[in-house]
Amino acid sequence: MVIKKAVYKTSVTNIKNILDDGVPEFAFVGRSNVGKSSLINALTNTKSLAKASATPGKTKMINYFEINDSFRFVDLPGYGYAKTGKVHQEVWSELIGKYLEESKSLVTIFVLVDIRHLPTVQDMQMVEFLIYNQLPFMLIATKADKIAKSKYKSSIQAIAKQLKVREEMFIPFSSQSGYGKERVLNYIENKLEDINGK
Ligand SMILES: Nc1nc2c(ncn2[C@@H]2O[C@H](COP(=O)(O)OP(=O)(O)OP(=O)(O)O)[C@@H](O)[C@H]2O)c(=O)[nH]1
Ligand SMILES: [Mg+2]
Repeated sequence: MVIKKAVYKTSVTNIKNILDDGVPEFAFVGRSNVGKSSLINALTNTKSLAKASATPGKTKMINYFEINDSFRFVDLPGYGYAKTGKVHQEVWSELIGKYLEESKSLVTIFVLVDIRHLPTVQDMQMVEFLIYNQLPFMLIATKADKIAKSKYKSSIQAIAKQLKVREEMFIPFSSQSGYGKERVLNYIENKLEDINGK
């Protein structure tokens, strides 16, 4: 699939304002700084459509991007950034949780984890939450350019074991090199075809 058009639509901070118009959505969740915004920029071939930053905790709202006039990418706030303080963290995780529970046209939730590290407790809670709520998800192992390709398999195996999910659910990805982009886009394309009954 080729992304021909990617436009920022809106940002919401209150669950009452989440979009509810039936447009299929693909959401990106994960620890602060894991690379969610960079991944959206890489997929859409843009440099700063989604604001990426070396300062963790940058994305504080639910940001919607309209893709090819037919579906959406949703950049969710990162969790687990200590410096934002406990109160903020709770508000954000409540916003993320409610979004995930209440969005009716959520096609896939991509959970991003850093390929170099074992998942955090919050990553595990996120995956448990998705399984418990029977929400459709996939995993993306980010920053793959930071390790040798020969390490991908063992790194992903270790992360998968910890999260108690199948290794096949992971796509190794690098926003820097574009590695894995094709796989993510194909996955999205197939899901959209399923919905459209092709
Ligand atoms: N080397 C490398 N760096 C990356 C990659 N993806 C993201 N980064 C860097 O990691 C940092 C955080 O990236 P973001 O995309 O802003 O992360 P985020 O998950 O959106 O962070 P929050 O909005 O704080 O939740 C930035 O400095 C990026 O340049 C990648 O694939 N490879
Ligand atoms: Mg971000």
